Amino acid sequence: MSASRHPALLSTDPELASFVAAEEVLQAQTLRLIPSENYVSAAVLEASGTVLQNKYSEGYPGRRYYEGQQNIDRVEALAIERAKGLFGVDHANVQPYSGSPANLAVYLAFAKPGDTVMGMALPMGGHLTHGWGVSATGSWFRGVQYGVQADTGLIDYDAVRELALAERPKLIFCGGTALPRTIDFAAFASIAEEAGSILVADVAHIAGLIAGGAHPSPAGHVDVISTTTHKTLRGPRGAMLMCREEHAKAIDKAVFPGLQGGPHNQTTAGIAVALHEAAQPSFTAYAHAVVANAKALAAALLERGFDLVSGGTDNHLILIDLTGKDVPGKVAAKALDRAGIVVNYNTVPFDPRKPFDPSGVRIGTPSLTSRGLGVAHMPQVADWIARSVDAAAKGDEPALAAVRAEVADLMAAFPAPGLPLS
Ligand code: DSN
Repeated sequence: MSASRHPALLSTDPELASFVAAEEVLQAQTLRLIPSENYVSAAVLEASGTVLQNKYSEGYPGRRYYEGQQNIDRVEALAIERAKGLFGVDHANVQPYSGSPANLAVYLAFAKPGDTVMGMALPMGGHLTHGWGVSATGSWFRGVQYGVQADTGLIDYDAVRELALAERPKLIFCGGTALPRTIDFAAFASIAEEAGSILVADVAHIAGLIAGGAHPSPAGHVDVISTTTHKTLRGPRGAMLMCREEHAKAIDKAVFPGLQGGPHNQTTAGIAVALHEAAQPSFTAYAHAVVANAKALAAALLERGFDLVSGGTDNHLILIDLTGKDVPGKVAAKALDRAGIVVNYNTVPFDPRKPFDPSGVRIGTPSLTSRGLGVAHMPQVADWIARSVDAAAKGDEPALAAVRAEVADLMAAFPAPGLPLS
């Protein structure tokens, strides 16, 4: 593999080209288990790197503040129609730059600074932008937070209801970044209705599973669906907001001109391609394979003595609680990285440790499934994780190097989409 597949870049800026080439090698040779990452297809990569980059197009299709939109309008309209069709929604806005701006636009659409908003606490598996203190959403708004039950690791819907009725928040967010279990959108909808709140489903992690029918859809239950496009949905880095017709104007106005300037048209094109891919039968198979792999991996980890938050998974994500292993999450994550297994350290619910040095490791199966690994490979993956965590505890670097070589061997047989053969 060499930077020569980007010849212009190589000739103009060899230093930068060498970084890109090195990243291609890293992504090809490692076992990428970060649940919010994936591999986009070559078609998505190509669409995201086009001359659409060169165009300003503030506004929306047919209503722009710049001329020369003949093609840009068609690109954005196509992405919008595909999003509406795939997710079964009245309205889609494909312009948010990423998940955090998308969520901020929802605040702008429906709340005023100081209003109460409700979401899952970050250390329980929520997202910063669901009203957590260090985020703008938690300092400009009054965030109240729900969590999971200590004994089950599951959302206690009665407690959510009690909090919502006591606080009557303007917005309720469901969804998060470290939730291994199915979200009951109907339960959240009845709570939001009782509390008089706008309900937002942040499905960034599970959008691809929803599109592929491997997780229930929030459509019809919630006011707004917020999602990034680059996780299980396997698109470029971007985001979308989808909603009922009654909220369409408020959402569009909040994204532009409320929060953003010109949309990133090259990203919109990549999103359109990803949505087209996600509408194919092969993507339905992919989404179900992601979940089957995660369940198999969870079972194999449990067999090897790992504690998993909530005891397993219903989706693409597994949260390993390493408290019983006496290896902090960060130490384990860094050892796994040296072993060619890329994860992120993560808080576990009720974590006694700090977020920058927590007790957990978060893993998931979107990327390895994109490369074609199946249920039969999951015991091997669990073995590598177990050996690496064990090696981390003992400071056994040769053991990590041995795992790294085995990982690279297997990954060489499963080429990554969008990457040249290693
Ligand atoms: N970065 C996202 C994730 O990894 O889940 C959250 O912002």
